[in-house]
Amino acid sequence: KKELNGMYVALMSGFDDHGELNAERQNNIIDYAVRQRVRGLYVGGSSAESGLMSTDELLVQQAWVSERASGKTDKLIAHVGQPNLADSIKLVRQAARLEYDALSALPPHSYRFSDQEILSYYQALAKETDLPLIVYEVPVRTGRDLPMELLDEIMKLPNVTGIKFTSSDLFKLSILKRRHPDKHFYFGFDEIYASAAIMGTDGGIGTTYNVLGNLYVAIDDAIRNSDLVEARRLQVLSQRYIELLFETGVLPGVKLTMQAIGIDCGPVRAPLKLLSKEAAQHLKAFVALPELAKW
Ligand code: NAY
Repeated sequence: KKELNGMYVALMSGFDDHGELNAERQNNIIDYAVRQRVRGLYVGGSSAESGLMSTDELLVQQAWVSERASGKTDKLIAHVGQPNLADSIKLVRQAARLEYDALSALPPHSYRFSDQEILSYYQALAKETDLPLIVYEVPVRTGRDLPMELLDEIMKLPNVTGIKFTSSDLFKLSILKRRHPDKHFYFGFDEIYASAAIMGTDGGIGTTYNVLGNLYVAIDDAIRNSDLVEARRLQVLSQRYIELLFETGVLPGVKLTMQAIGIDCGPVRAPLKLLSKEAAQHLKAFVALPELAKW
């Protein structure tokens, strides 16, 4: 089994000034991400604004990223969770053809699906491919927790190799880990990565890694080396950033940060929008702080 541990940038999307997917801007985002000391890229997830993109656009983006980043980063994970199963399968098949290293999928959430429907969805994806598949717990996005019994069933599917856990319920994370010791656990709330890492994560996947990938790698290293003082210091720096992002909106704020450090990434796609011009000024001032220069 390929080693998939580590920290992954949840790659953002590059749009032109009218909101169309744009290859040059996508490449700018990729090029910056692969220069971080991360394990790889997580492509087409929430951070990519995938909920606002068509399946055809996601297919195009999947191909662009594989072309640009292969050989420059170690691993590529394709997020394939679309509202309908047929579209998800298109993304799975292309990712396999493009030799992505693993797949991940949000549970279906555009309706109030039953546990059985959610399980069947993952079964259908798992049947499509031999690639490792990462299930996704993210109540802030889907509006519901997946019950432990359902997660147990999904994690038992043969090629489900792990979970991307984006919830602050670290007790649940710990119990899951005990029940499924052979699986990979990726944590998805950047602002409390260190706390999850103490409970034993195999890595993280995050939006703010697009600009601060090296900082999260350093937090992860510090926890692994039992240097809690250093881990806390670095996590607090990340928290100061994310506190400001909550005022601008996370995705608009990260794109603003990229622009501030010279990455031409373009705008967010409507209806996302910058929440406050004033917060944007605070963010720009923060980015210029000496503590951040190293990162
Ligand atoms: C994705 O699919 O791209 C991710 O989930 C990345 C993880 C992010 N979580 C969500 C819900 O988008 O990085 C986090 C998040 O943006 C960050 O912790 C700020 O809350």
